[in-house]
Amino acid sequence: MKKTIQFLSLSAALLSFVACTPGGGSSKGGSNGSKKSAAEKAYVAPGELDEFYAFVSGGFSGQLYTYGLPSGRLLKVTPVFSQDPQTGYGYSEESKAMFNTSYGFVPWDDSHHPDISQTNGETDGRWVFINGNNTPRIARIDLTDFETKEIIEIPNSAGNHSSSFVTENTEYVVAGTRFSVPIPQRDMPIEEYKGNFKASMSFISVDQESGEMDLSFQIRVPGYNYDLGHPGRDKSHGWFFFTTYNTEESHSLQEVNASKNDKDYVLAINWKKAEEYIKAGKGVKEKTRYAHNRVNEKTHTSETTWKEEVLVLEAADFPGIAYLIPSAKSPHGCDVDPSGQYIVSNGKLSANLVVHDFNKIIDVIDKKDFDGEAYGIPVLNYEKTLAGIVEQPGIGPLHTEFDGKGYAYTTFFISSEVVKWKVGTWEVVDRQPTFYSPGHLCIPGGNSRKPEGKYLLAMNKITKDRYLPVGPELNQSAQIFDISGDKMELILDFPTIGEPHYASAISAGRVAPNTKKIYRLADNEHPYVVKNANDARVERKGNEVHVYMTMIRSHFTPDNIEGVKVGDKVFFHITNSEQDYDLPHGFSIIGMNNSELLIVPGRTTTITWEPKTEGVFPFYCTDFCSALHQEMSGYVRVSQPSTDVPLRWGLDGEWKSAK
Ligand code: RUQ
Ligand code: CUA
Repeated sequence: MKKTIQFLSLSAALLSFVACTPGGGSSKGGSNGSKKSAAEKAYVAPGELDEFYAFVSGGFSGQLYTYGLPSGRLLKVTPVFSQDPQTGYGYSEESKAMFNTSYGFVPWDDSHHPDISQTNGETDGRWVFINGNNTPRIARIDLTDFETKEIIEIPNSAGNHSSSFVTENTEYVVAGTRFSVPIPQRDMPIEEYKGNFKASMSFISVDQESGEMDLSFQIRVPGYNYDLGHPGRDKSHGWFFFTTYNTEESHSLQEVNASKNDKDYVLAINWKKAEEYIKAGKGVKEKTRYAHNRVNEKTHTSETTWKEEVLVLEAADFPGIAYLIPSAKSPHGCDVDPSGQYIVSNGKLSANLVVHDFNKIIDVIDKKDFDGEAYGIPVLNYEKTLAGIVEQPGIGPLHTEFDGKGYAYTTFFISSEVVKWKVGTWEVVDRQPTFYSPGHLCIPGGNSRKPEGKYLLAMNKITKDRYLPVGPELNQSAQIFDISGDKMELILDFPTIGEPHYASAISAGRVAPNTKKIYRLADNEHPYVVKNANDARVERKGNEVHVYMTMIRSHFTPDNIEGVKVGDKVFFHITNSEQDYDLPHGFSIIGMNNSELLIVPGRTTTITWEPKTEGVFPFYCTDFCSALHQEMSGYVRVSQPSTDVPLRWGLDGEWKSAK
């Protein structure tokens, strides 16, 4: 107990130390020969476009935010794991199935690591994958329209943290569990954790045409905690590396009990070898249950498929698929350099950064020169796999990325800085303070074969004095460094939404040309679509009233509806008939218990409304769409069930009614 308190007060002391360092925001002239000031480097003039897209996770907001680099402009909020009243995501009938899980309807998650799809080890701008940490899930966002198209639940996992990282041809999205649990879940004493709880590493295959995910197999490994992971690339392609902590397998007061071992492990998985076993018919199909939610592109409607089994390979039973490499104490990030040779394990409780050499790992494996085993998995020798050590670079290393020019950049949470060091010589060449306590950092393509190492985005957990005070809860903060010169230069500081947990970034040219401007109305196969306003209508089915409505500048068809009764459930199925870029319309009616809808051109979306009292209730367009936006409105008349007001609808005095 005493030790913990010492460690905590040390951290607190260091934190308050960095937090008191004045200014620092105006670091002077990078030595890259450029005469531009920091402000000019981050300045993107009005009407000009950013060089990079940065996909920043929202952490506990559950969403994905797209920012432009270097301007720091927020370009888009893509709702992923959380309901979004701005668009109706998670409230509309079409999108509700996205939140189905074996735990029921879960409209929130903790999104941590967005990763961009890759081809030949380079980011390709097709999809972004992101993990839901709390109720284990992986989502796929399509970068043609920046919408979430798919969410797959991960069974036998708990705290889906070492996720969602893609292999170099997007063969798999890989998801590691943070917590170990009884598998299958069952009622047992917590104290019997050690030796009984297990962990699963999930390999989710990706269809190269559609992007659709499928849980291909799981590898069952010892009951440690698995923190982060990254794929091998180039020479180490076919491997995947995860950091472990709590190799002590403690179940309580982990800050002490999971920090006892001087070394934890890097778990190296040879997934190509696992594929060979599977091809040979090995592995066990285990019963389980999980949801796979997909958007049907023709109807823009999500559907859930329930899956009942998963193929499992017990790592200890299949030689050659898993190895444990002793590494820096309680490592957090696990990062692989662009050549695939070096694996950096960021030991957050270690004084040094430890780098392992893939060639040496293979050499030791080939010679079967093992230092014993743990739960049947060979343990390699620390010294024999060591590439080098970055000596005392800072305190509390968390994550490392690469610039493609031979340098690595590591964040230090406690000493609150980014440190640049040279891959191969392991010498520190530069350090810059961040404000304050960075977690992840992102260099566009910084976890690929070909980083685009011009900017570095540091994502900070503590903001304190960086912005005008707004009460006890402060937005977290991101900072952009220009890393094109020898020295890093801080050029911009901007607040973020939720926790800017991690980001992945890509040059704009790999995404922008492929983005959609509209959905073609002709291709809309939604069952409630109205392609011609003359077909707009209202139908009653028992106490359900279905409104088939269209919207175009600047009216709804119909805009008058009568004959709705208290106790009815009204479904507004609304089609945006526009076929012009950037012309959404909104819809909302008084007393809605869900959200508005924001409907983009060519789409049909449904929202329900259950009127509680009689009266005449206005609805209106919520998106300022035209000069006559304020005129874009209508009325629904609601009567008591005992009345005989007929169901009819109209526009401009022309009424229609059901035959
Ligand atoms: S982990 S701040 Cu959730 Cu990405 Cu290191
Ligand atoms: Cu349509 Cu405002």
